[in-house]
Amino acid sequence: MDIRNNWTKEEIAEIYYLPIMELMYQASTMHRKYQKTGEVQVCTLLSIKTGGCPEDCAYCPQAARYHTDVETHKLLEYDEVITKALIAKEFGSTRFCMGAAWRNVRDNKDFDHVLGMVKGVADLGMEVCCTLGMLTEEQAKKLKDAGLYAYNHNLDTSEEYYEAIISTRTYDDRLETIENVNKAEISVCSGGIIGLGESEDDRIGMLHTLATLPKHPESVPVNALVPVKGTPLESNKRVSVWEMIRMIATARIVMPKAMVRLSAGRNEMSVEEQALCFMAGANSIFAGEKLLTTPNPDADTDKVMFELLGLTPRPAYKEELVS
Ligand code: SAM
Ligand code: DTB
Ligand code: SF4
Repeated sequence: MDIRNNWTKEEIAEIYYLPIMELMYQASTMHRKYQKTGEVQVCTLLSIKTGGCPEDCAYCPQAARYHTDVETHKLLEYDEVITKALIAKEFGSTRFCMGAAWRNVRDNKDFDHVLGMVKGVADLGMEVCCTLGMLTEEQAKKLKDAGLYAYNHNLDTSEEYYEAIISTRTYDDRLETIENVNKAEISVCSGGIIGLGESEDDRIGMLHTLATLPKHPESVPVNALVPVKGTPLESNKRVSVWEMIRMIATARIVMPKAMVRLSAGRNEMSVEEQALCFMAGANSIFAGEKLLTTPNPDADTDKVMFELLGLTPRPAYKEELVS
């Protein structure tokens, strides 16, 4: 039985530490069994409210307390968001993810505007995703009613290392929001970042928490830290592609049905390196020249890569199509 929620940390560590070729082979085999090989989900991000966040996430260029070059911006207007979503759709994205630099959602006019944007993007036939910080169950239900398909809320790192990175909220706060999203029957997108200064044991610990949730997240983003000037982690060394491969492959083996997303960090990777990540089980990317505030490969560069590697974009709402 491959789909398990009772993994022990030792079992996950055993997979994680396999010789890299064996790890990739096992991940690839699992990928073939549960995913359509060669098919990659293309998602586009848009920061709908940028900077000025009260949280202290040590990696984040949008935290108000760190003095970064990010230009703060209040909530975007509806028309601008829809225009951006249409452009993303034209370039082949099937999922549009709107991010806000909020600690949590509040029941105010801004939230009503976001609900309107969710409906507008859903009406374009795209899978709509949001990442807005912490949510109550009622707020999750409102988003679901507006047409929200997925919600991104990352665990970021292990429970043990969490307080070294963020002090303004707890790991349990994170898990509670994920539960609220689940209760509202919204698809859960949750993963983390490597390169924060965590140990390999922390990386395994994070994968263990994700793989032992009552239900595996439908998508698992694996981000490489993008060190941003002005943040406490500005001088962190960039992670190597082998570390990304280990994370991606282990995530693929322990959560075979999840979409594993090769997320932040692609801008620094060659096509060859990305190809290894796809071989290791990644089947989703963020496309478009910007993530939230940092650069990402542009559409033309990715088009060349898709052609070269023989990758095809995954259709929207595929799970619903097959079930
Ligand atoms: N404020 C909301 C929250 O924290 O959930 C949503 C936006 S937040 C920017 C979304 C995610 O982006 C974070 O959880 C983190 O995993 C990722 N992220 C932020 N800054 C990053 C960086 N410099 N490098 C890699 N990933 C980053
Ligand atoms: C995720 O796991 N990565 C995305 C998305 N979910 C919201 C964000 C990456 C942000 C990288 C830094 C930036 O561009 O600000
Ligand atoms: Fe705020 Fe999210 Fe950045 Fe943390 S990761 S500082 S909560 S925008």
